[in-house]
Amino acid sequence: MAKDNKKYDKLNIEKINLSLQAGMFNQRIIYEYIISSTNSLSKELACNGYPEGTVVIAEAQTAGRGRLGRAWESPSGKGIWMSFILRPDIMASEAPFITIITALSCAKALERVIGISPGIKWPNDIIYNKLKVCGILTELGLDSKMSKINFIVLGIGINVNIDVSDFPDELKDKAVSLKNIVGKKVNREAVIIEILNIFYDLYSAAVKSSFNNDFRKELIGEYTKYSITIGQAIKVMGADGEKEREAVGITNEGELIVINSHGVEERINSGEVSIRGINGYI
Ligand code: BT5
Repeated sequence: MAKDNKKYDKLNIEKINLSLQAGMFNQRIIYEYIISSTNSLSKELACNGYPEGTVVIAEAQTAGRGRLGRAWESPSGKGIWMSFILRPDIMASEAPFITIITALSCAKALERVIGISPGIKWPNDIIYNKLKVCGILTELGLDSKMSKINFIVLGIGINVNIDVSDFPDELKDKAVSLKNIVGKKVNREAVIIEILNIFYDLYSAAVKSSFNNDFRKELIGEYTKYSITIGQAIKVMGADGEKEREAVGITNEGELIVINSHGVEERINSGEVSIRGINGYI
């Protein structure tokens, strides 16, 4: 458990717990001042049988991770570095849909708590004014047949009260914090509570519908309203190099639908690629 340490701006976990609606998230929040990565700890806990809804929050991460082995800057007391465990009854190929629900929850929460209109860059970035304010990392634990999901860990990183000057040089023209956006400190608890409550509503509805196609379609429709990727010419950067494509939609499983230069449709899975704008990061 967390030790007392006055150096950090501490989150009020009790307040968060009391404000979460009754359900999977208000059972167990594990709070640490400093750990390697909330995703790594959550995966370890999931392997040890911790239930769906277990939340891990840290004030700082020493080895915060993005996708494809990239690093995630996680300074202490100024961000939301949080992961949670899910155990949905779906196939591994459907996991991107959970990233979609998470991104939508984060975008809606920022809209409600601080009144901004963020965009979602498929699959996992929340963008404001072409700058990245939040990233999501989805990691899977599969069953022995490697097709069904044993657990999913969703990791959310949000720059809340970080100053631009605190970002390393390579992020200064790519990243932004909520404090930069609104010009004053933002209450981290309020953002966490809103994300978890919105996610809970959407995820419970998805489970109740057995992840049926009508529900997925509706949610993807809502996601599309926030999307800054769909309708754009993009660069798809994967193991086999860089390709220019036009992004036209999202499948019911959460894959990106693109059209190549011959007008042929292709599907892209989030685990394999990075997406860039034709003229830059966004
Ligand atoms: C992501 O990866 O955007 C997923 C980030 C997920 C972080 C959370 S924090 C809690 C949980 N525990 C973890 O260990 N991870 C999750 P990706 O799309 O690969 O983007 C990574 C890239 O974003 C890096 O290569 C940098 O260019 C940039 N970046 C790194 N730190 C950033 C930050 N704090 N703000 C904005 N951009 C950042």
